[in-house]
Amino acid sequence: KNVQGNVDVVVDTIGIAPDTVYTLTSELYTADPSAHVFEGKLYVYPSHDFESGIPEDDLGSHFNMEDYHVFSMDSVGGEVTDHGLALHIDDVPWAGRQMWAPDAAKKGDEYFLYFPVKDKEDVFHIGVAKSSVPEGPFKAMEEPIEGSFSMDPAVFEDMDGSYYMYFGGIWGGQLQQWDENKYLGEDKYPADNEPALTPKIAKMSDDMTSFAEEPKDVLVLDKDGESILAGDNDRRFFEAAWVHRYNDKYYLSYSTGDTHKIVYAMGDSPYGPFTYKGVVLDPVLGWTNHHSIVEYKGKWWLFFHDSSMSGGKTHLRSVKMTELTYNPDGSIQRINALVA
Ligand code: FUB
Repeated sequence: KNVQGNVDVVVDTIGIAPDTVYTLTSELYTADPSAHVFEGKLYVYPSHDFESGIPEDDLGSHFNMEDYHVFSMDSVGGEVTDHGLALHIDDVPWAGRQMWAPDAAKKGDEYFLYFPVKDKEDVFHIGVAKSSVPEGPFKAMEEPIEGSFSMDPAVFEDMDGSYYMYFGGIWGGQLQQWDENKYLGEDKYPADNEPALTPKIAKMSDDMTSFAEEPKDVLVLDKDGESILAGDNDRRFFEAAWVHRYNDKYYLSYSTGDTHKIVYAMGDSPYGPFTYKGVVLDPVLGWTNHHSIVEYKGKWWLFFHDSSMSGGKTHLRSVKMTELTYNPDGSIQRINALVA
């Protein structure tokens, strides 16, 4: 209640249209951008969309990607370099189909590409491939990361030099087929009035190719400290977890899937718990919404994708970037980048 005793109404405002949105490339379809600053340059690790002819379904079978390209730029708005093929599914011994949203990390002189792909039994796991340069090509390990499952890996380096992988996604991402890190082989969703499924976190081992611990749940709570519920489709985790740090706070952002938003929650530890704060990015053209957030040359940037270049085809997306702004209290200014 406010000082007059009236109940305050929380108005769900629509985001502000950005002044400038940059499209990375019109040469090929790209999606799910994971952006990092390596050696003073901005590197982007996206999915590489293409038309494989597989019909659309709720499990995302039409996202039938087979390889990755890496992009880099020296300045925002400047030339973007496509470094060509970084990894192909044929060079991953355990892979079956569907190379989905990747991420990358640097440790010492080595670069690591983390990628989700279904194995030959059609179960998603997360693979790792190595290179001595950020753009690759990357050489895949023989097996997926032991204990990994589901998809959308995002690797975060904390201030103390520890690395953590966040991962998971429901529906086609198969997170609901795992319980306490064990494979169920069938869907098990919580009821609408139960806590939603959460992203997972695991600390990375020193060599960055395995988990140093069993994956744990990353709790997302409402302002009263209660778990966000499975039926709260506007706020519950769906896929595309990303973590960054700003002013001593950890920000977990993710896609709400069937409500098509990127939202965020804040916490005091990489493990959470995180408290839900609001929307980063309103729905874009196309079903999926997937992003990353990175600081480059003193400004913060939101990378995302939409389907505008393909005239709205959900599985043919294009990576874009725009500036992200914080309010003085650390909250993020909501963006609406919807174009027809
Ligand atoms: O690109 C395939 C899948 O679509 C990603 O893994 C999800 O995050 C969604 O963007």
